[in-house]
This record gives sequence, C-alpha cells and structure tokens, in this order.
Amino acid sequence: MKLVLAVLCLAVGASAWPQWLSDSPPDLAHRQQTVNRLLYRSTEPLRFDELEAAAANFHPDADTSLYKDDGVAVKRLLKELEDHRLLEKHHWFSLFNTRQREEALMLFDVLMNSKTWETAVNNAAYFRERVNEGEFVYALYAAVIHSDLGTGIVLPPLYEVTPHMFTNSEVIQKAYTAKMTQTPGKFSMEFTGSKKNSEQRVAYFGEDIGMNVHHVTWHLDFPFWWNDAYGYHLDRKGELFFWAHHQLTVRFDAERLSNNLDVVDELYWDRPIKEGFAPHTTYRYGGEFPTRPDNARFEDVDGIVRVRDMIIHESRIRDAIAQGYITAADGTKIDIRNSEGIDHLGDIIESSLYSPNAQYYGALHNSAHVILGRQADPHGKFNLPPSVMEHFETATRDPAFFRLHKYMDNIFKEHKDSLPPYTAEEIGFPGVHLTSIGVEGKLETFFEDFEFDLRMAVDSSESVKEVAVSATVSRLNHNDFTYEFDIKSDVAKHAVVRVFLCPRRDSNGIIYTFEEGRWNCIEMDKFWTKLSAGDNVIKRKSSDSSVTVPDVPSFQTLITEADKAVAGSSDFDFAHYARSCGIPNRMLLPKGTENGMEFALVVSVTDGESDEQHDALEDATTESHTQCGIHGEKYPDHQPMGFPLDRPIPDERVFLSSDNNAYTIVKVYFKGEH
Ligand SMILES: [Cu+2]
Repeated sequence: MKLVLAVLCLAVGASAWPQWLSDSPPDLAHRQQTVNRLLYRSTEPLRFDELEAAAANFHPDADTSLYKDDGVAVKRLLKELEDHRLLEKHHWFSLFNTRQREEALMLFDVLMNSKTWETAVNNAAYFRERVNEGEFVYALYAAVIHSDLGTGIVLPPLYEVTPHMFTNSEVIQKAYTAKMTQTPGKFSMEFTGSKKNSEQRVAYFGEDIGMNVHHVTWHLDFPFWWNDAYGYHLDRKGELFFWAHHQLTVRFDAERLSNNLDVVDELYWDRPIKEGFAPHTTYRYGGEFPTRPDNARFEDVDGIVRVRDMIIHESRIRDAIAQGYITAADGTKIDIRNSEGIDHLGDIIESSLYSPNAQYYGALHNSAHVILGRQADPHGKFNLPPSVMEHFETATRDPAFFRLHKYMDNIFKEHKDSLPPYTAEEIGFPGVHLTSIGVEGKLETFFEDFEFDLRMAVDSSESVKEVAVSATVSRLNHNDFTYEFDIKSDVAKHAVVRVFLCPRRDSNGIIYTFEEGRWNCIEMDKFWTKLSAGDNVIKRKSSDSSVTVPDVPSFQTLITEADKAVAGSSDFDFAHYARSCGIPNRMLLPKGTENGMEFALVVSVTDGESDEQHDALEDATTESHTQCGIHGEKYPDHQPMGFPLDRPIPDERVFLSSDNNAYTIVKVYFKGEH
C-alpha cells in the first residue's frame, strides 16, 4: 500500500510533500513552512492546498496506530466535537478559563501523541477548521515547543499572529479603516494612560511587545498545567517560576527608579488596589477588555474565587515557610529549609500540577490573576470578557500585575531569608582571583521606533485586495558593550561567571546597603568559561547574554525565508531564533538617566565543575537558559538561581572576603529619543 502511494506522489509531482510517507520528519524548512501556513490568518479558513486537503479528507481516528496512545486523545476530542461541546469559533479564548483550557489541551494532547510529523500536521489542519482559533493557536504553539517534531521551528511573533493582544483599540480601528478604504497605513501605537498618570512613565516596559512575548512564551515553556505524562519532567520549574518573575519585578523596579518613581509596592487583599487601569485594548471577538477604576476594593468573584481563600492560602504558605516544611497531600513533610525548598515553594504558589498539595495551598498566583482581573465586574453583572490579567500576553500592561508579583516575590523572599547566609567557603573559589571588572563601551540606552505587521489584525477576502497595514511603537534599546574581567587562577578550572546589575540608590537617592540592594539585582548574564592557570582576560559581549534572546524575525521574514529554503535557496539561520523565551536583548539594560544612573555591577566567579554539561555551555552563546532553562534537559547550573545573592548577606565583607567575588560602580546613561 505504501509503495503504491509513493508512486502516486511522485506522479503528482512537486506539490506533495517530499517526505509525506517517511517516518522521519521533513527537514526544518518544510516544517517551518507548514507551521507558518497553519498560523497564517488563523481566524480564516486554511488557504494552502495540501492543508485544505488534509482538513477535508483526513479522518483523525481512522487509524489509531498513528498515535502513541492508540488514539485515546483524538477519540476524546472528536467525541467532544460531535457532541457540540467545544467552544465556538470567533469567540475570545482565555487560558485561565478552565473549560477553554481543557479544550486547548485536548488538541495539544492529540498533537503530542501523533507519532509522525504527517499525523500531527493532518490533525492540526483538521482541527484548525473545527475548533476555536484561540485554542488552536495556543495548542499549536505549545506543541511546537514541547514535541520533538517541533525542534528548530521558529514560532512567528505572536504580536503579528494575534495583534489584538499586543496593540491598542485605536491602532486596530485605524487598520480596519485602512483596509475598508484600501489605503495603506502605518499607525503609531501610544502607551496607555496620560501624563497625569505617573505609571505611564514606565508603561513602555509593561507594554513592550517583546517583553510580552517573553512572558507568554515562558508560560508556554513551563505551563502550570504541565503533566510529566506528556513526555518529560520540567526541571526546577517551581524555582524558575520564582526566578523569571523575580527578574521581571526587579527589572520593573529599575525602570521605575530610572523614571523618578518609587519601587512598586505589593498588593494587599485588605487594602484598595491603588492603581486603576484602562487597557484601551479590544478583543478580536467579544468587545473591549474591562477597565478597573482607581482604589477598587477586592470583592469575591462569584463562583470562582473568594478573597478569604486568598488570605487562607497565603497564611498556609507563610506557615510552611515559618515551619520549614510543606505538608504533602498524604501528610508527609517536605523539608524546604534547603536549596531545593524554593522549587517546592514555586510549585505550590503558582500552583502547577507539581504542587504536592494544591488542595491545601491552593493556587495563589493563578487565582490572584483571576480575582484581580475580575474586579471590574466581580458579580458578572455586565457580561464582560476576561481582563488583561487573564492572558499572559497582556497581563504586564496592568500596573497591578507588578504589585501582585511583588506580593509573591516578598513571600519567596521570606523563605530565602529563613535560610542561613552562605559561608565564605560556600561562595568562595579558592585559588581564583577576580582582579578587575571593566566595561568596554558606554552603557547607554535610547528609544527607537519599531514597526510590526498588522495584516492579520484585519479580515481578508478574495474580492478585497490586501493592504499594507502596520504599527510603529517606541521601544527601549541600548548600544552593545563588552565586559572585561581579569581573572587570575592558580590552576586550570571550569568556572561560572555570574553578572548582576543592582540599583545603587533608592528613589530618595539613599544608597542601599548590600543586604537591601542584593534582592534588587538584575541578572545580566551567566556563562561558563575555562580558566587557564595564570592570568586570564575574559571578554563577554552583551549580545551573548544567556538572559536574552535576539529580536524575533517578522512573520513575513519567516514566510519568505521558509519558502526560499524549501526551494533550496536560503541560508537563513532559523536555529538562531528558535527560542522566544528570554528577555529581549535590547532590554538588557534598564533605561537609566540622562546624567547617568548608578548601579553596582556585581560579578561572581565560582566553580563550574559540578554543573550539567559545562563543556557544551562553554561554547554556547545564544541559549537563553538562565530564566528559561534548556528544552527537555536539566537546568545547567547546580547552584540556586540568583546565587550568591539569593540569601541574606549580613555584611558585605563576607561577600568580598572571597577573592572570586567583586563589584564596581557603573552608570547607565539614557540618551533620549533616537
Ligand atoms: Cu507570569
């Protein structure tokens, strides 16, 4: 049978996939092209022959040997579809809506259980035409990230796939008008709020489309719904939850200090939510995102979450911290007064399926997103769609997001502060002396205009011509720079170099003590290097930071390059962009001030001998592993995230007593509009 079909394919010629019948997946270019096509205008019917054919002719459950689970997942989804239980098309989708999430995950499950690329693509095409488009896009993104079949594929920037979630109503309306009147347009996207709202000074951070892609991708890489039955364990997921969000929090604070604002205060369940928020953002289907006035007081959200539960769960978590152990569902005690404690704590606070006792500790983070998001209509009187807080794409727009995360960050800090400070031996590296820290190039930031495509924000039809529509937005960037470290080593050693940038003064200009300041440090880089015996001059470029990712290529670039590569004429380096989790490299530096804002540049060189694959990491430069790990592998660093600044430092002399740790004061200059 296979042979006959193969002959047929050859006869049909080039339009069929070359590897249609092979068990090994097609080359990257073909896979990239197919994913581009599946995501192209996701709210409209498929328009590529082979995918259209799959959607029309493929019978997902006809041959259950195509699936790792013998078709269990696909039969379940088909049954839901036949019973008309699935969310309609042209309706908003929110991951925080339990039923909608279940539906998206049913499709994800089908894709993950597909044994071959062909099966996965046939299913993707089939269900794309039958399930809600938001659920489809989510399931496809998650599957490309987590399935072996997706390796190397660059996911198109979400701000061009689902632009409504990344730009504002004003821009969307203009794009529609442009399409209706057949007049190409480029529309400038302003940040929400007016100058009367001091929060607007830092809106460029929370509304940055690249930062939002990082945030949404982080939650795709480490989903709270992840079950190890999908194929592997997400190493140190709970700790990464803490660390990635801690870093968002300290970065936001550094931007606030750069703009003469106090660092963000935490959220309190029994006090008004000081800042209101008017998102000026609209759903593609389902109206405007809800607005919250200033000083709203928390109310229970009918049938979903009560304020009281938040307080109870919080106090159970704080009890666990104070007692030094978590109580698992079976009553056993999990010791958390150690380096691994933070991982368990992250699991119970988010919470994820890794939580040892979600019944008892609840889901502080996820419930907080929902309760905070629903305060515009807690009793459901106005039938409003979900708020910005109920999507990872949009959550950081709301200043209350950072209050919420400061609140959780302080709980994590309470735990870290309950651990004994590191001893000089624990943070030392005998025989290694960091003798000088330098930076080549001025640390200088600026704003630049960035343009992205809005074509997919507006509907298309065969009778109306395509019109070029795009948005321009101002975004933070910086000049490249290079660190230079002089390290003298008594013998040859594998070393890890950790670089932090810590605001030196609070908003009143008062210098932080080392102990106050260490919790506000921005992780700038972490890399492995081989030290030779004697003097070493280590140079490290800012563009190589393992915290960051380069700009994602535009959707159009991915389309053009994949098509060219399939035709055999592109040397586009897809692999370079394969990960979109990571702080955008252009945001590596906080804005700083025109006269130069002072920061402590803290550097710690420690032993890398016991780290996972330090050899491989000594050559790696682009992997954004510090806040996003490495797909399917163990987190590369055996030390706690944030080491050695994650625990109390009663006296900076302890830190500096080891020759391998040092800091210097640097200034970050903002040179204004570019
Ligand atoms: Cu988050």
